[in-house]
Amino acid sequence: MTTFEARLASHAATTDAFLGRVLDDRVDDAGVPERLRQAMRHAVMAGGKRFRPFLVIEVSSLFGVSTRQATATAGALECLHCYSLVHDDLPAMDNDRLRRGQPTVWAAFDDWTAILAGDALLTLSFEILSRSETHANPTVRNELVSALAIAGGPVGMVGGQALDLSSDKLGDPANPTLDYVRRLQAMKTGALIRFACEAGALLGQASDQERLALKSYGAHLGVVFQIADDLLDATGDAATVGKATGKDAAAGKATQVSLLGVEAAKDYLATMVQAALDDLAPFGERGAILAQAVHFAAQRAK
Ligand code: GRG
Repeated sequence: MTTFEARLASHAATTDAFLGRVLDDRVDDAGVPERLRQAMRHAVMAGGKRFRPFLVIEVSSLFGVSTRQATATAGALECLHCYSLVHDDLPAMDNDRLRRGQPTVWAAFDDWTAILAGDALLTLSFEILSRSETHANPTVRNELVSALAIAGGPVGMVGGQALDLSSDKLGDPANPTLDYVRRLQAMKTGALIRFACEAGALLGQASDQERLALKSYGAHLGVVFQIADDLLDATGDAATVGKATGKDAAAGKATQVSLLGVEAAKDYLATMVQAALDDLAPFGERGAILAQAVHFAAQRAK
């Protein structure tokens, strides 16, 4: 196991323990209906790389914030990410039955349960951010709430999903350009990855300059992550990837891979890898693990 893999696994375990505790508390305290509780647990605890939590924790550590202190923010972001996957998999959206190698929430339960489980995870993420354990300073908590709302909302992930579905389902636009695809991907996938990096800078009360460098790193890393995802869909197999593959081509969906071709998409991926690495220059050796994260995102097999 590389240093990076060990750190990713360790932060995933920390995040899982935190999320397990949050789900347990919510059930005991508030008498959450059993079916909803099970669906939320299925959505959150069914594997997942926990890559966004990793970024929150590692960026925070650049500024001396401990893993323990960063974990609540990491967990809040993961809740919101899991909600997005649950809703994205619904028949009305991407209509997927396999996620993280398991049945999707709507396939294991039903549509209404999946919608409500997603809603509950979305609201839970903001509840977590508002807790004093997330950060002692209420101004920092407020910044986190605001930044996550922006990243997850209409100018971020939800907007990107709307652009994606508009093209897929309404044929508007019928032939998305590379610019259109890049803009929607920066919103749909990039915004949460940018938030993960920004959140670490907020928790660590980094300088404006450091914050800008990390946002730029997050933006480039988001592109890397998305192109790798498109390449996995084009060239990976479902058993390894843990979700259906070949879907984009079958649906005639415009992606950077379909518009550029596999080789040119790989070239652009390499350019974005370098851009993300360049963003880390101000942090010198302290940024080494975040540099490894870029290579991981580019080369991942699932
Ligand atoms: C429903 C508002 C709404 C948004 C959905 C998440 C999303 C937006 C769409 C998923 C479609 C997709 C495949 C996007 C590509 C990048 C991505 C988000 C992949 C899944 O994230 P990973 O690889 O998943 O981090 P794990 O399972 O490891 O957490």
